[in-house]
Order: sequence, then C-alpha cells, then structure tokens
Amino acid sequence: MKFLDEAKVFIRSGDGGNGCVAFRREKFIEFGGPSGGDGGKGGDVIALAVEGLNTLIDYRYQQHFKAKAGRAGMGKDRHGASADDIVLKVPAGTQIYEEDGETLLADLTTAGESVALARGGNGGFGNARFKSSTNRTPRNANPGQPGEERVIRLRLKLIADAGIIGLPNAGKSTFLAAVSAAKPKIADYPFTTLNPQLGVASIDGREFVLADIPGLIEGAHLGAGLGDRFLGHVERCRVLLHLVDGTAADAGVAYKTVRAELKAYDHGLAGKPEIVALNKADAMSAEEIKRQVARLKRAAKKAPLVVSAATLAGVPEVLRALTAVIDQARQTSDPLPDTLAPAWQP
Ligand SMILES: Nc1nc2c(ncn2[C@@H]2O[C@H](COP(=O)(O)OP(=O)(O)OP(=O)(O)O)[C@@H](O)[C@H]2O)c(=O)[nH]1
Ligand SMILES: [Mg+2]
Repeated sequence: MKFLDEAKVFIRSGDGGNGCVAFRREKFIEFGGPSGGDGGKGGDVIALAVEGLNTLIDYRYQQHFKAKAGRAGMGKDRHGASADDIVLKVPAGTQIYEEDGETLLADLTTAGESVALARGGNGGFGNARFKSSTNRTPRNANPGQPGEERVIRLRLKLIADAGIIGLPNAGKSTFLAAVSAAKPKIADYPFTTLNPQLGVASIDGREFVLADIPGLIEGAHLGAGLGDRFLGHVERCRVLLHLVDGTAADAGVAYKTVRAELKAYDHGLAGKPEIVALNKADAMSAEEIKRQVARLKRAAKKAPLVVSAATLAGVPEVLRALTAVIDQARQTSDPLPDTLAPAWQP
C-alpha cells in the first residue's frame, strides 16, 4: 500500500429538503386543511478514525465529498427522507485542519473516534406546521437550509510508542526489521527509507509500536535531503531511539547533527526522552567502539548503549530501555500531551 500523510479535501454537506405547501383534497371532506410535509435533512460529512489504515492514500484519488440533499416534503403529510451521511475513513492519528493548515479542527487519535465536519441543512417545515386557529390555510412553507462547504486538510501523524531517528544509513530500518515483522527496505545508500514504517516489537512478553522514519541530515529543517516533515510521525512517541552509525567518522558529531535538527523542528521533540545507541558494533574493533562511545558520551552527556542491528547483539537491552521509558510515560502522563485546540463544534 502506498503511503501518503497529507491530503487536501473539499467537503460539502447536503442541503435540507424544502417544505411543501399542500391541502387535503378528499371527497366528502370539506376544508381538509394544510397537509404539506417537511423536507428531509441533508447528509452530514463525518470523519471517522478506523483500524487497519495507516495512510491517507485514498484521498489522492478522491478529493471531493458531497453529501446528498434531503428530499422535499410532499402532500398528504409526507415528510421528505433525510440524506445519508458521508463518512471519511481516516487512520487513527489523523489531524484535521482548516484550509490554512494551521487551525486544528479535530485530532482523531483512536479508532472509533469521529467528528462532524459539515452539518447537513435542516429540512424546511411544510405548511401543515403553520396551521393555527387564526390561520387555517397557511400557504407558506420553509425552504430547506443550505449545507456547508469547506476545504479541510488531513495530516496523518502515526501513533507509535517509540520512534527511531538518526542520520541516513545509521541502520534504523535494519533495527526495525530486526525487532519486528516489518520489512522495510534496507540498503547501503542514504535515503533508502522514503516513507515512515511501523512495526511491533516485543520484549519480555510486552509489545510496543516502533516507527522508522527517513534519515535526517544537516539542514533538514531547511529542506535538505528529505526535509524534516517526517518528524511529525515521531511527535507523538513517548521515547526516541537515536541510532548512531559507529563506522562514521565521529559518532559525537553525527549525534549533534541530528539533535540540532530536532531542536530546529521543535514541537517538543528535543525534550522527549531519548535512548542513545551506537550501532554496527559488529563492524568495529573493541578499540574503535571505545573511542566512539567516548565521543558519543561527551556529546549526549550520557553513556550510549552499544548494539548491532545486524547480529542482534545488544538489541534486547535497547528494547528494555525503551519499554522502561514507555511504561514510565504511560503512568505519569496522559496518552497524548499535545497542544490541542478545544474540540470544534460546527
Ligand atoms: N555491519 C553492520 N551493518 C549494518 C548494521 N545495521 C545496518 N547496517 C547496514 O547499514 C546500511 C544502512 O542500513 P539501513 O537500515 O538502510 O539504514 P537507515 O538508517 O534506515 O538509512 P535511511 O533509510 O537511508 O535513513 C545497510 O547496508 C545495512 O546493511 C549493523 O548493525 N552492522
Ligand atoms: Mg531506512
């Protein structure tokens, strides 16, 4: 399945049906009175988070969603049918913004959550509603109310417990492949990973979701490489796994480059708990490992874990360190301490 994490969609809810003007006409019944029915309600446009989706790719093929109008009322006191709602299915983790892309309308974080984005117009009253003791032949009915239309932007921010960050070629995808059933593309050149990948890792009988994102390079926040927009997918993680390639010239410099990009991106990423691991230990001599660990320790101000995603040495320790932070975060904070606008009501 292709991956798409941003989409712009035009939505329109249905107009209400018009009320009807009619009078009862029947043999032997004089002055039958008004009998115009009400119009039906137009369809709403609703967004619903569903399970089993992790991309917005459907919205590349269809960008216009219009709900049908309610049916008009008819004589003999028949009300018009209301139109069906249109449901936009989105993956959990989808944020819905106004057209400006900045005003948050809704954040659907769990499957089953839904929000009405455009309400269908109410149907108009038929003339039967207007009868009264002083007006026994009302000849007026209300028109249906118009629907609403708007442009919205969908932005998917994957929901994972831990996110793997690092320079290209650090071995992020190799790590994800090693600890989960995910099959990300792995290769010996930068920017192998073009789209975020999710996998479920397990350790000591516990499971958590791990996200692998494209590598960051210096200047990513200015658009260098693949840019930093994929960092949105680790925004909601409880912990970051920062992988550093031990075979690089200087692990400390590599570490600092990525940290600088996290800071420039902001959104609270720089303050997230981070587990630092020196990868590719299998390809280094003990001497080299020692040197790189020292550099990394100086840069990160804490001792890194040493790991090899290729041989799995040290991998359980990394997973345990991640689960420890995840558990702690689950206990102390609510699931998504995001800066959310108050729930939007149409
Ligand atoms: N020797 C050794 N090689 C590794 C290890 N981990 C990854 N590699 C190799 O490093 C290269 C890059 O690995 P990837 O997993 O694609 O790196 P990445 O961080 O996902 O890179 P991007 O997707 O480009 O950001 C591949 O050739 C891997 O086989 C390791 O622990 N030891
Ligand atoms: Mg990769």
